[in-house]
Amino acid sequence: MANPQPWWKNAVIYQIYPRSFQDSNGDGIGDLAGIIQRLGYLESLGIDAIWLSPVYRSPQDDNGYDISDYCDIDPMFGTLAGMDDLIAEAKKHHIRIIMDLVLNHSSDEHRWFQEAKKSRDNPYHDYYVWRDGVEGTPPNKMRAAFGGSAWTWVPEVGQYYFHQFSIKQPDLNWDNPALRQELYKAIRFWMDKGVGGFRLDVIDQIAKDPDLGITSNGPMLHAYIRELNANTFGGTDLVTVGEAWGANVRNAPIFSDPRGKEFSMVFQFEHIGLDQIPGKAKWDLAPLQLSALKEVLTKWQVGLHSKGWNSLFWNNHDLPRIVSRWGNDGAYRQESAKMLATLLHGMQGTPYIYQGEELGMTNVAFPTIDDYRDIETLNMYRERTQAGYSEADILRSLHAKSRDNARTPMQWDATANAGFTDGTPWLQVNPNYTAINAADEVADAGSVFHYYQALIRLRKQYPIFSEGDFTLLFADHPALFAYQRRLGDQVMTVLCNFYEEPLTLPADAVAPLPLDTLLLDNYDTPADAAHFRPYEARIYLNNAE
Ligand code: TEU
Ligand code: CA
Repeated sequence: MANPQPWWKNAVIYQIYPRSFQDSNGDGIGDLAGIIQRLGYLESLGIDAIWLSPVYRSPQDDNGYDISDYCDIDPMFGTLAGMDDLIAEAKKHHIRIIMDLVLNHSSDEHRWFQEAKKSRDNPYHDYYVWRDGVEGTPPNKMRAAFGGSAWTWVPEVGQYYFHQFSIKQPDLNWDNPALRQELYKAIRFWMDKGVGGFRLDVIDQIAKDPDLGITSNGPMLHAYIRELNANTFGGTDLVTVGEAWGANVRNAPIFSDPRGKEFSMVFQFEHIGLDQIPGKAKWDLAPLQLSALKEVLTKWQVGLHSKGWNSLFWNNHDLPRIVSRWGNDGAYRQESAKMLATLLHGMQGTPYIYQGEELGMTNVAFPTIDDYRDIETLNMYRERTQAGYSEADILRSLHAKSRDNARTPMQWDATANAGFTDGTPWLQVNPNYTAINAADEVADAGSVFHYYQALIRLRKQYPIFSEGDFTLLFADHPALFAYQRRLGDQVMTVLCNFYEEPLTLPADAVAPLPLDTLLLDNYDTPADAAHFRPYEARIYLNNAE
């Protein structure tokens, strides 16, 4: 039997995108030594673990999600010894390090692929997914996530290889048992170094069947995940989170079964797709309907309670900044950032904070495509330009959804380049760093930073945050997102005005609510229980014994 309450059930995890966090040597790229310098800041925020986006050896075609050696650190970030230091130093700050495993594909510069493309009888050939064909006529019409065909021709073997992402990210063939064992060996290498867990990139896509057009949730998926678990972290206290765009509320309990045969939890993205035109690309923007957000988040809260485990996130390195996306990054930046944090951190699951989210960092609107670096963005720009979209249209989509919105350097202070680097940053800092930065927010008790700190503290103090069940309140209200959590006699009520317009609830609707103790409010002047100022959010507890 698994421990009924593993550590990660009331943990808060902080995601670091290493190349954008802190540069220590002036080359304009964040690194491991830079992270070590900032551990004190992270400890003061109160987080339990860092999820580190990939720092393995990589040609950086997709910023490290293209790995050429699973057991080495890229010189750009440091060394293996530097990684040992980070693990040891973080431990002194009571912080665990979660590594990012990219097991669906490797880099085309990985030794395995270099061998695989030499000949069909090379022992590594079958580590990848190949199909016969004739040059110029790929096996089928499947498209890669970053544009173009999912098939690339290799003349040496007279075959196409399959890649769901870029040309430089060939998909690994999980049907090959030798490949699977190699990956398990790499995972054990990091376990022996004392890491605290793993985030598994696009793990629902490993069991693909390109002939049938199947990418996620292939028939062998759960068998492979169970074998992976049994050969590596199964039975340990490591936290594991599978990234699964194909997760739904029916299969998520399989991935995150409390008996621990697969992962601790998955990242699912149902709420993340709500502001795009259904069936179209993420670039095709549509306004968020609050009713849809309520419906999706409630479905997940109720659906996983006692059957699986939720991860709670608004942001990551692929997503736009939440305060710009569903809040108000102008006049009400602080209020709306705090409201969105309240809404998320009041729920059941493990909250994730993406670097800078705790400062209310915003999207960036670079004026030209030359300022962008992300492969997905650059490919999209090329494809849409060829397809006849206007420059203005494309830039509007990028300002809203480009992955570089999340990747501008961390804003530490108001000095040059936001204190991120002494050199030239690989991606420009957001010009708003003089107004939004960690130094100012740490010094200001009313800042977004201090509010996140308070939310984390409350989660540690009251088990109802991690254990209570969930009921949506005021389901049909057009502007209020409200819910109740219950644990025994305790009732916690979370009330969030999702918009700028103040709102007042009918007195008879508020009177029966058990609003005895105000735990947290994103305004510092006293609240009138029925009235909500712009983006006002409050958490109450009843006075149970
Ligand atoms: O992302 C998974 C993924 O499907 C992304 O392509 C996602 O759809 C896209 O970013 C949305 O715009 C993971 C990583 O998080 C991402 O950074 C990698 O590029 C990708 O896998 C390939 O490894
Ligand atoms: Ca550096």
